[in-house]
Amino acid sequence: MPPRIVTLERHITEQQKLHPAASGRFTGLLWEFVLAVKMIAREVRRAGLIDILGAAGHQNVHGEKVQKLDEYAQERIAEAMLNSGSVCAMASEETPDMIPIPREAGRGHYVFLFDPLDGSSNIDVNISIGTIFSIHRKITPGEEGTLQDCLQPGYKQLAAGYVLYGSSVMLVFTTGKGVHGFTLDPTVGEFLLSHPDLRMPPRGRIYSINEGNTASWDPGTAAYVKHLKEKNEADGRPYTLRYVGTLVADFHRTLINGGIFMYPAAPKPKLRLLYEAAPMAMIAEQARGRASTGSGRILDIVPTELHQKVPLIVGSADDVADYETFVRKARPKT
Ligand code: AHM
Ligand code: MG
Repeated sequence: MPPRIVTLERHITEQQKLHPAASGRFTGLLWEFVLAVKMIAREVRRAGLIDILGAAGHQNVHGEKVQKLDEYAQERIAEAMLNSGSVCAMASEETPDMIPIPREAGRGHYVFLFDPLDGSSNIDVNISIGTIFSIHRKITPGEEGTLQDCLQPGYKQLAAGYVLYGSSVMLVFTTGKGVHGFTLDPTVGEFLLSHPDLRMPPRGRIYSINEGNTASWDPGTAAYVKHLKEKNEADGRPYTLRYVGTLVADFHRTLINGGIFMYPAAPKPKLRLLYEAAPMAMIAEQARGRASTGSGRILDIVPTELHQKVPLIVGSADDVADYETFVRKARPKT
């Protein structure tokens, strides 16, 4: 028998049966998000044509206003969430404060946090970019979402996922029952289940870090990377280095092939807890991997501000545990 084709729609309907408490509103929110993603994917594919179709802020040959891709992604996703009528609070990496939800839009009990276009410096050079999202349930009373609703630790996430605009467009997400990956079939415009129940290998042989920062790493990170270059726990050979500079792409490779991605504390943390580290940490743990600051679980961090940055060490469980051991050993004895 040929393999059964499972659309995202069918998968979600089947998953809903596993969560008897799940409401159709969550599914509705996901549909709106997926529509926004398809529109962003279309624009990503045309990004290289921007010079001949019209520069950002100007009109293209069709007389349409051309927007920068990250602004376009931000607007499409925010609009989609408003259309869902299921969101009480929204915040994005692109805006300093929470995104207002007008009363007329209707308010539900979901909190939506997102990075609309991750790896945006890679757009101009035609390298993979992504979108990341995280969903929490409202915890404060009243209809309006508050900052407190956004500042919840990662272990309370209801769902998390990302979209990779790569050689194909993929949506990978979890609602706390494993991690599933869908690939967009451009001929029918549907996401089809291509990677059911993704599991990170317990150990990999690829490491991913910005080596340009070597001179300012903390001693634990420096010792660990030196170790990886000397011998590999798996087969005695050195680990291979791969670094795209788009978290979504580096994470996706780590999820599929195993290994470790590091954006350590020194010289300074860069990745945002709410829009990048916490959602990736939920996906990693759901896929049996591990996500750490180097000394503690990412999902346990209680955020104190919307744009808080944290170190992120994520990947195969054994590799991340090794990193933590190196950091612990390098710490000065008190
Ligand atoms: P962005 O969301 O503004 O694009 O920045 C985050 C990106 C991540 O995707 C990536 O892992 C990291 O920045 C790369 O940073 P660096 O260039 O310092 O290595
Ligand atoms: Mg980002």
